[in-house]
Amino acid sequence: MSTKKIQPSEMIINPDGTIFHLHLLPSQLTDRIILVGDPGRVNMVAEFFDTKTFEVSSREFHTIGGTYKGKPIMCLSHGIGPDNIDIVINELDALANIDFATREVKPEHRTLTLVRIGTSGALQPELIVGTPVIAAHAIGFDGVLNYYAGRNEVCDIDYQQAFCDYVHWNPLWAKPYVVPADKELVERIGRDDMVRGHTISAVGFYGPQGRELRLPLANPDLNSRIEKFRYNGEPVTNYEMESAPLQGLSLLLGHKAMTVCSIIANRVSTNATPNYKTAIHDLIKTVLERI
Ligand code: R1P
Repeated sequence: MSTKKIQPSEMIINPDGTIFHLHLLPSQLTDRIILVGDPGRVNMVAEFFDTKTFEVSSREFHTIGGTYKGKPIMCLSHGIGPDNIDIVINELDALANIDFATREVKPEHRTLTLVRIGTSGALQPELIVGTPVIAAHAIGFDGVLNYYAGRNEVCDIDYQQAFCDYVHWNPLWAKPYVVPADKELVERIGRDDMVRGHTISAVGFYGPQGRELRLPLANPDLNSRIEKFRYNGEPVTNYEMESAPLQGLSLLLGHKAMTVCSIIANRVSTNATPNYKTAIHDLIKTVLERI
């Protein structure tokens, strides 16, 4: 990492000393962070905290900090989509590793532990609604990581190539990238009660995940080809929208990250439940115990 000064246009600090979008102060940052998509779900997580020390809301970014069983923790919402993850991870890293007074990278690296708890659509018929699936491998359809120089060093290039060949990847789309979750976190949080999956981060909810309402799809057979694809004998398990940029950017920046999603719809059997709150509630409790 360079020790040059990061200019005001490149890292915007608000007049109150907080980082531009998240509106958090460096002093508020905790080492362990739960990430959720929905700003409302932050309250659900914080209900488990034994103390709440601060609450900040700005656009889709809602943060509550406090303690869980005596240890500092915070929960932050990132909204919907991979583009938001670029903002969230870069700004969390800036709070941890850039000195806001000098605008230089701090000499000592601070590692954050980031666990995203989300919802997801399954791509294999046996994954029933309510199953927690870890993005042990996250497959980014979003292209965010392609803008960073170290991309190839943290990606599984063989997997990416095999995937593109098998599913007849459309050259108009961003090149996919495959990034792992942090292995130690997966062992500690996943144990045997969560599926180790291969999770796609899509760049949208409808066409980019093969949903056809009124607009016909450019490649209508994509999901059936994805369903049949195997890498080292393992299938692609589910679609969501944030795990790949989260895990990819965390790898590049030296943080530990993973994603676990509760299945709320099965795209093969076409089952779905809008009543997924109990499963999410239980998953939050499990992750808080193990993070
Ligand atoms: C789409 O409905 C949203 O739900 C999923 C997707 O990743 C996307 O953010 O996750 P969350 O429930 O965490 O938001």
